[in-house]
Amino acid sequence: MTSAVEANADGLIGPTHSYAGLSPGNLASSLNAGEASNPRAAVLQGLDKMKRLADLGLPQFVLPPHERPDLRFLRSLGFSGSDAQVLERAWRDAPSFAAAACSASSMWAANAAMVTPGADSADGRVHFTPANLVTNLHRSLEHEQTKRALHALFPDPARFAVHDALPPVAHFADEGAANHIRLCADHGAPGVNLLVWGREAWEHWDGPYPARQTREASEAIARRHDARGVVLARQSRTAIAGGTFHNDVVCVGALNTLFHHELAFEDTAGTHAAIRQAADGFEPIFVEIAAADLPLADAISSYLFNSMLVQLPGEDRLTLICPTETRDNARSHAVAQGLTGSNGPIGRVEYVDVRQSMRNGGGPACLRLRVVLTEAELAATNPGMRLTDELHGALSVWGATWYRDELRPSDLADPGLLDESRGALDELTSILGLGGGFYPFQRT
Ligand code: SUG
Repeated sequence: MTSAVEANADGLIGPTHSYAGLSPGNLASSLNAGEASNPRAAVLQGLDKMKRLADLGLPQFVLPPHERPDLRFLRSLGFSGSDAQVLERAWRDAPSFAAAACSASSMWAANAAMVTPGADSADGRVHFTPANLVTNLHRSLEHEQTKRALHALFPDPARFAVHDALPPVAHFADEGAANHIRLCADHGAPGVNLLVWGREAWEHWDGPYPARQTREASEAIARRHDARGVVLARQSRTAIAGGTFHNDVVCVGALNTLFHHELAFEDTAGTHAAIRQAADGFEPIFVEIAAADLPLADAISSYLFNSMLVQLPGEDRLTLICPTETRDNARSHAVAQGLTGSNGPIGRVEYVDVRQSMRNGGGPACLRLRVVLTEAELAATNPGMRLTDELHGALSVWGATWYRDELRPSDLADPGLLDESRGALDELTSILGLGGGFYPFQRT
């Protein structure tokens, strides 16, 4: 077995971070629709969270935000003229499409892609499939630029395979790593890849909220990555109806531990049994929280499970990195305290402030894409995108310089925001050493 580490790549929050209520079934997004956001606070919170993880000893990378407003999308709908005219016409005639074109949703990097580490892929390379995110219009605009960013971060085709997104149709609705958990004895050892899906491609779906991942999408990705140790499990309908738009809202896992809410899976006993059977060289530990101790609604509003479960260097037990909202919810806080007070696998809980993202339904786990890398693979990543103290400092100054401290959904129509965003992204490409042409506006 080769030794490996789990790195995190976080989505840097973009200058158009806003509360436009674009995601039905994501209760926080609906609840905060129309509120003013603070993009400057948001980007700084995200950067501080990244630095916290880097300081704890885990390799940390930055995925650049996407160009927004997405003028190419609006032009493809027939809006024409100068950029300012396109925006003005789109906001006048099709405000919902215009709002989708402005979303900073690429920040939630857990949805960027599904990742299979080399220890689990037949050809030994790390495989990435950018998620097509077809369930929500604003998110369906992400995968092409995500692929570009993954290529920039993982440039060596001998070690990394960056695929295209699955065909962008409802049958293959895919939300990336938010519905994937890898369990293993050690990061470098073969793992169990738990793929959680919400509906089948041909199933008539009549739930109150969309099921964003199809079984067929998960199967297709496992096939193209030639992934081993795959276990498929159905997300519970109750969880989706309660606002669990991704499995990572009620479940997280690391190494031999799966930490989840009682209502996460349609068939909990069957899911546990399948994981046990697939586990090679380790005994999985299931830490299941009963709905009687933590009602689903509290789990969703406090995001206890949308935490990062990490093994810190030199520590035996796992650390759970929760949003401060978990501490603010009496029941969730009690569960978190109970974990560390027991002899179980989770020995420590830490809290991070990502409130700006949380108001759109994105906790600490949503903001990061986990990538297991061997030492040689880590050395083959793009060093310009790795978060060092210096890069954290430079990006903090950059964000404080370019980003607004208040943005209402109505401000998204301001053509000045387009210029600011492009100015910010242009400078960002120099800071990260990405060169011209990384963004569409740099190629025209
Ligand atoms: O897809 N919110 C995102 C949150 C994604 C969270 N990711 C994970 N759980 N892994 C979503 O629902 C809201 C945008 C708005 O309403 O403006 C949004 O897209």
